[in-house]
Formats: sequence, C-alpha cells, structure tokens
Amino acid sequence: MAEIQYRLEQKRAILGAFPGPKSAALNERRKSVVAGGVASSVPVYVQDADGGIIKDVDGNSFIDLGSGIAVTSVGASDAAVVAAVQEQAAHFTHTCFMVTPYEGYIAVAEELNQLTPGDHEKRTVLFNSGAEAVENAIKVARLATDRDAIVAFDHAYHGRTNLTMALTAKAMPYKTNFGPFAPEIYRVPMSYPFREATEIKGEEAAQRAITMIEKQIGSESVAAIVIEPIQGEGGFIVPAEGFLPTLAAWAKDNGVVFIADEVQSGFCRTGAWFASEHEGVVPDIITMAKGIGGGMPLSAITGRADLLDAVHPGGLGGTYGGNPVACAAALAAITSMREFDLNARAQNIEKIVGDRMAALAEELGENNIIGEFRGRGAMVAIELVKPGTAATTKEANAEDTKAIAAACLGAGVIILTCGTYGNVVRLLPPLVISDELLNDGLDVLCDAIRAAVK
Ligand code: PLZ
Repeated sequence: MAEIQYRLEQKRAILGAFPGPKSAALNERRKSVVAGGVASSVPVYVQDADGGIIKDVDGNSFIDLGSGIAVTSVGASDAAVVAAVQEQAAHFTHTCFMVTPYEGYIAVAEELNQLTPGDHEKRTVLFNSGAEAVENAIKVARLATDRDAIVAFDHAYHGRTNLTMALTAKAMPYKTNFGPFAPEIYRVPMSYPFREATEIKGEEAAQRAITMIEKQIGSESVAAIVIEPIQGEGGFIVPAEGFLPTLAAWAKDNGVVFIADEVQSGFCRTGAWFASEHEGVVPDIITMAKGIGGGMPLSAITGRADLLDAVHPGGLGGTYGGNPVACAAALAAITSMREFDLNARAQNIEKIVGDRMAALAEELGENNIIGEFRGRGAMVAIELVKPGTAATTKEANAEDTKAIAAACLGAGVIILTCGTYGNVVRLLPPLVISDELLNDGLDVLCDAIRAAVK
C-alpha cells in the first residue's frame, strides 16, 4: 500500500477570532452579488486544502470532517488527481463527447462497469451532478419498462432539480415553495431502526413498503424503486439487515428497476466500493457522483446493458457529461483509492469513531444525549436526543446538534449535521485523513458534546 503524502501541515490552527479580515471582506463582496438562496455553513473562505486540512484566506487551518459533503474522499488536492487534471487540461478541456469523443470517457465506463456490484453485462453514461444521474436513471427505467410510477422513501434525498425534488422527502429547505413537483412519484416507509415504534426486522419493514406499493400503486405500474442504501441527508439511516435484499428481490420478481442511489455512499466511503455490497445487493442501475471525481464534477449511471441499451441513440447525453478533465480526475482518483486502500482506511475510521462515541456515551451516563451511533466506514453519525431520554422517548435534540456543530467550528473543526429532524451530527472525513488529525477532531467533538449536556 502506498503511503499518503501531505503538502500542507496536517495540524489544526486557529489564529484568533474568525472570520478574519480577508474572509469578512469577501463576505461583504458576496452579499451584493451572490443570491441569498445559496447559504454556506462555514463563514470563512478557502485558500488551500489538502488531506484533512482546509486553510482559509486569513491563515486559519480547519480540520475537515465533511469533505465538501462526501466529495474529497482522496483529499481536496490529491497529487495524482492534480497531475491528471493538469495534463488533460493542457491538451483539451472539452470537445463534447456527443460531438467528438475521446478515450477518457470509455476508460471511466470500463472502470465503473467493473467496480460496481454484479458481474453481468453493464453499460455506463456520464453526467455532471448527482441529481442529473438520478434523473437519467429514471428516464432509462421508464423507457425500458414502459411504466411511469417511481417509488421513493421517507427521509430520502436525491437532489434539487424538479424531478429529484419530488423524490426528496424533506420540505425545508429543499422543496418549500418550489413546486409544482413532477408527477408519478410515490413515497413509502423506510426502515429506520432507531425510530421504529416497535422493533421490526428488515424483511418486515420491506414487506410494509411492498404492501403499500402493491395496494396504492400496483406493481405493474411501477418503473423503478430508487433508494439510498444508507440514507445521507435524511440522517445517515442504515436500514435493518434484510431490508434492501428483500426490496431488490421483490423488484426483480415484478419487473421493477432497482436503482441504488450511491451518490453519497459510493467510492470507498462506507468501507466498500459501494454500500450495496454490504448486503450483497446487485442494483439494476447505480447512480454515482461526489467521490468519483476527486472534487471535479462528474456523475454516472451504470446498469444492466439491456436497460441502458434500450434507449434510442441520442436519447441520453448533455453538453458537459463526461467532460475530459473530469474523466481524467476520476481515473486518477480511483487509482488513488486503490493505491491507498481507502476501503480499509474507511473501516479503520469507523472503528476509531465508534470506540470514541461508545466511550463518551458511557461517560455521560444519565446525561447521555447520544441516542445512537450508526453508519458504515467513514459515513458515520450520532443521532442526538434530549438528555436522560436516550432509551425511552428519543425526543430529537436539534438544539444541541446545532450548538455542537457551532462549538466544533469555533474550535476549528468542520462538522456537518443532517437528518429529517435536524438532530444528527455526521462525520464524512476525507479518507486520507491521518489518525492523529481525526483524533484531534474527535477530541473537539467530544468536548463540544460534554459542554452541551452541562
Ligand atoms: N443523491 C444520495 O446525497 C447530494 C447535497 C446537499 P448533486 N447530497 C448533498 C445539498 O444541500 O444540496 C445527493 C445525495 C444523494 C443525490 C444527490 C444530489 O447530488 O450532485 O448535489 O446534484
């Protein structure tokens, strides 16, 4: 295994109160020119980033436990990605694959057909964003099945475009006042073990969803089920064991396309190339983005050749999809994932974080607010509940969640939150983060949780 080299010193350093003068000035400039609808959770502006460190324009170094929402798994300036981008850009930045094609696109498709679960014949199409991949997976499923209905789940997140907004569950901030939404989208219950009224097996939770589909939609009308194997924005929800395989088997028996949205969970994030693998699920179509490109915008759908080849020539595409620079970045990022064995690294991160959260929950005793630690690999989270009620009421604790994230940031650690109830602290560190830096970040997180319960 290759050793990870860092360009920036991997050390947290907050020089004083922030945002510093340069960030504050940029923020002022921003206010009159950038639309207010785009919000940033961190008030400083980035100058440089490498490994697990983000350095701002005033010289502060933050520990990055968010990876730009699970994007920079190989780091924000992985040497191989940087070299590949420079080399490709020096030759041609764009010619449009739909006009004059090039090898990089094919090479990425070869990699994805091989890396994704299942050894059946597959085809790939490249796009730019996660939402675009999901939209196209649905286009393919509808055309190939000649059916309209799409099934999505409670707590789902699939994007912000019109069709993907309809698939996304949470109204605020994603959907409120942005309708009308795309038709023929149906929502069914997810398996959310921590919040089930009574314990229910994965197979039973799947059957609950299947019954609803059969009774309310009719299986013969369903083109596709789209599901995140581990839900991201919805709260890092890992369905009960058996849930995903049962749904996938039902889909297969009923001619329904099973689409796994692995935009957030893909590319070593969960300690496997894809989260579907943890339960041996082989999706008909898999959507990918984020980690795939080492930070460059690239997304993809890979799926059964018979489904993807059903589409008429010219039916799929887009100006920038599979841009040559993004393809070069993806090939380099995938090489780095292999060279640094980032699946093993993600598993190691799960162990480090899990042990620390278990110890903290015990230490907090009666004041424990960690309702559950869950997730896989470097896609892990704690769901926070009101103090003293961890085992019983499970009342969501959004206030402390916000306060903890703010306290972490104040100390120089970037931590993201998520969840339908806004009460989940999630950790998505770059997979190349050092143990030392990760532990420093976790020290800060633990202190912030201790302070919140005082
Ligand atoms: N599918 C599973 O996680 C993106 C976006 C957060 P795009 N999630 C983070 C935000 O506030 O916009 C995501 C995802 C899953 C699809 C998407 C959409 O990917 O690249 O943002 O379009």
